Amino acid sequence: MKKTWWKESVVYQIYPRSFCDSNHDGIGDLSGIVSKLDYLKLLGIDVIWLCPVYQSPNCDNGYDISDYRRIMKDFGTMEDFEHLLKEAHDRGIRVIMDLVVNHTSDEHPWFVESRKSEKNPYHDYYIWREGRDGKEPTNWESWFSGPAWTYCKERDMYYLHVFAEKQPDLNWDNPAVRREVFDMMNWWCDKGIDGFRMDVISMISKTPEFADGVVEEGHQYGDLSPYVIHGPRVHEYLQEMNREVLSKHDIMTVGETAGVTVEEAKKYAGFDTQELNMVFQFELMDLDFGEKGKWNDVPPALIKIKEVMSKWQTQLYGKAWNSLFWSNHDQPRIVSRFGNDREYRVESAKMLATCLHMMQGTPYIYQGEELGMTNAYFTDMSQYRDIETLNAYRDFAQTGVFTHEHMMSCLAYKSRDNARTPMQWSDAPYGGFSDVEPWIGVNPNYRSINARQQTGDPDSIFHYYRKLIRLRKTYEIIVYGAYRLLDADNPDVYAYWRILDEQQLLVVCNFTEKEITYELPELEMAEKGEVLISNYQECRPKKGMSLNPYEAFAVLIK
Ligand code: TEU
Ligand code: CA
Repeated sequence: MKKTWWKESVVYQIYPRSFCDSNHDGIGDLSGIVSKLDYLKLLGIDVIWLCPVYQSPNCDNGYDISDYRRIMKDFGTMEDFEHLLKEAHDRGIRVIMDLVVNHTSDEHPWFVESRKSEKNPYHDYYIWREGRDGKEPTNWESWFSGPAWTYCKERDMYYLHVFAEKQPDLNWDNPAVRREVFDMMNWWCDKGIDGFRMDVISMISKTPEFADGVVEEGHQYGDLSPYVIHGPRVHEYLQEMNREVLSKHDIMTVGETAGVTVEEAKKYAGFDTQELNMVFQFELMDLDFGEKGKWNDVPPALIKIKEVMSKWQTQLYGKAWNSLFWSNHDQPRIVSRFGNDREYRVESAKMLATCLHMMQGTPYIYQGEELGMTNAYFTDMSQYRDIETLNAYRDFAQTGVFTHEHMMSCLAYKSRDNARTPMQWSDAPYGGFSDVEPWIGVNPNYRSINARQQTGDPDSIFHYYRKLIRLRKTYEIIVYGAYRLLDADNPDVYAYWRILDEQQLLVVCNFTEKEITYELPELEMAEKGEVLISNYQECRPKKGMSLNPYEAFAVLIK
């Protein structure tokens, strides 16, 4: 397998609004990030993925861009951005940008023009359709609830928005749109950035024929996914992007590909397809969907987690590259979701980290994950800020599909705001994130869960992540080894091999709060091995050993 820097890197995702506020307005900003680069250097990460920092009216916290070549005022200026880039590079840290080009803001000048008339030069930059008997062109539901079409009086037509009304979808079938996007990307690459994370890039090509979608239980509108995901020209467009932009720079790319299957991933991120370096898959994150889709409050069974992760580990091997993530700004906190954020918070956070970071692929750490930050557990709707959450409450609780109590429980488990509470730097007021009240509430547990405490404690989750990152840089088997699942039917323990040439790495993770007597035959081999990492002090692998609650370890056998 060809060796490249992005295969050997660990990425740290920053949600700028919630990372660090340097100018006392309660909103994180670029200078705040600069002030924390030494912390990231200490952690040992190689790449920062910066969520959108472009000019935006913020209907979806920057995922609604009104100018791709300007920095959002809340975050600073272009000089601040260039300063951040330089300071990061001086520390050997690369920076990749979020690229949001499935849609723009409705305040983007292209859309302001496009909506004026059918004769406007920008009329075809977006997806416009005639209404059907005074109603929407199709029954599609937006991913943020409500109809995916909005009527525009000036043109007497509807425009498509897969997401919020203020996020109209660009028309990628128009070559002028592609030209604009590629020019803009080259412009950022020329500034010296190191790559892109591409927002919902699996949706840029729509099917030519639009028809009504299936209306699922509890929903008022139909499912648009079959018409917008992996459309007929998506690979053609990405290959064009690769020719026009990506291949001209030494950068890394990761596509956020909602709805991606292993087969599709081999096209998006195949070693020989000339599209992207890797994709984010959501099969794992969607395991705890319920009968009515995303809004649910029950974690998935470990067997299912093992099945999905193993499928990606084995089926992409040698063909395409994996990304590895437990969390991001759209997902709840992993320790609250698949771990135990109460009596075993530290143990389970380390176990989850071990399980993921010993796998094959490029790992992503979402800010605060390295501290074991937990869900927010908001109890009142007034505490939530996220447009998806607010719309979902309107459409599920206010219409009576869910009771208020059940909806609040689903949000406490799943809302995106769980990941968006301010980063907990210290036990100072507002967790040291800001010295004024932040735009979204700080989790009160900042007094005990914070970076200052953990950087000073060698047994902390922070130092455990540090060690995992170091191991990846020391042992090639962690980056390039093959993967084999063990004990697939065990409902409590996740055990797997990594294999490279003569070496084997055995990883064992207890996903429960029970003490378990573990009989895995492979543990006999492990007796002679070297324990690389473990989340309990004493760890002597052997057959019939007892696994402590949430115990995890990795043993290298040469
Ligand atoms: O997310 C796209 C996406 O797949 C989400 O709708 C996801 O299903 C949802 O957030 C899960 O709750 C990307 C960005 O990551 C997200 O923050 C944006 O809101 C969205 O695109 C629109 O740009
Ligand atoms: Ca600020």
